[in-house]
Amino acid sequence: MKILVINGPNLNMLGIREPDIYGKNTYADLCELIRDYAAKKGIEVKLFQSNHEGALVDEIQAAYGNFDGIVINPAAYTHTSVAILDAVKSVGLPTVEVHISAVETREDFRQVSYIRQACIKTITGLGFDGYLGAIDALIENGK
Ligand code: CA2
Repeated sequence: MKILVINGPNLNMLGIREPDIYGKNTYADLCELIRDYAAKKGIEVKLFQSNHEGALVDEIQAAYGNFDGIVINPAAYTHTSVAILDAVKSVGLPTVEVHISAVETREDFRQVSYIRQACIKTITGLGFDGYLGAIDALIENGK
């Protein structure tokens, strides 16, 4: 099984500011956690991060025919991007939405998620562990 893990804008800055919301670990720590977990589960994983909406759309499109599922934290684009929603719909791959923070307890503008309707599951507020839960959900979905 091959899973693509996508992170959106500013998540490369994890651990640098706002540790009360996003924790004190870095994006490199997140990548290591996911790679170790994938190895333990015997699956292949690719990690991709971009600050650019079009680059995220390109990566989702490129997953078609090459991956069995997508884990995505679109970050701020969660709340704005019809383009990312359409990209996920266009490839038709099982997709899990992840947020490090409990978005449902935060500002009103974070209550909207465009991508959610195209996802088999949404995980919020579990920190980095949410990505591991998302991988589990895709493995379970593929059985
Ligand atoms: O909780 C999440 O994972 C979010 O997707 C993170 C996004 C935010 O816009 C979403 O509403 C919820 C923000 C990522 C920004 O990451 C930072 C990293 C370091 C310092 C400040 C922000």
